[in-house]
Amino acid sequence: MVATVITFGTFDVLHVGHVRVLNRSAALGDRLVVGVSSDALNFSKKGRNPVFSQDERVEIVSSLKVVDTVFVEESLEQKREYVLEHQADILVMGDDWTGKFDYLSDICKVIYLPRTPSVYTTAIIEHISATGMG
Ligand code: C2G
Repeated sequence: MVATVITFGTFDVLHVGHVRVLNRSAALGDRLVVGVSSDALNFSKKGRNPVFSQDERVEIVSSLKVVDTVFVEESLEQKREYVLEHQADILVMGDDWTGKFDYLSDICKVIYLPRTPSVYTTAIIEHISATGMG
């Protein structure tokens, strides 16, 4: 039986923390499905637009060799539908979301992976602005 893993994220300004969580998610199964947050969902969560548009973020994440399928995540509340639609056996999230998706454990295994410390998209953007590289 093929084990399908699903994970979600904005994946804006792709960095090593993103790559590690995707690699580690892929290693838990045979097929990795990634829900990339829409621009609208990102704005509603963070109050700003991502640096890269959802189409660009989908293209970037799709190009990674450990990623098999990418779709746009329109709403945090649709997780159950997404898990069922993609027939995911395992849902993986970073541990900043610990406990938040345990309610889905009736349909899939829910795993939280530790985040890579000290790497944040916001900090990268601030660093680029501060050093005048932007
Ligand atoms: N991540 C990580 N280490 C970091 C930064 C991020 O492991 N230093 C992980 C996050 O825990 C998450 C994934 O990388 O699992 C994507 O991170 P974000 O793009 O920040 O995703 P987020 O905005 O939290 O969106 O439905 C849930 C949302 O779509 C998650």
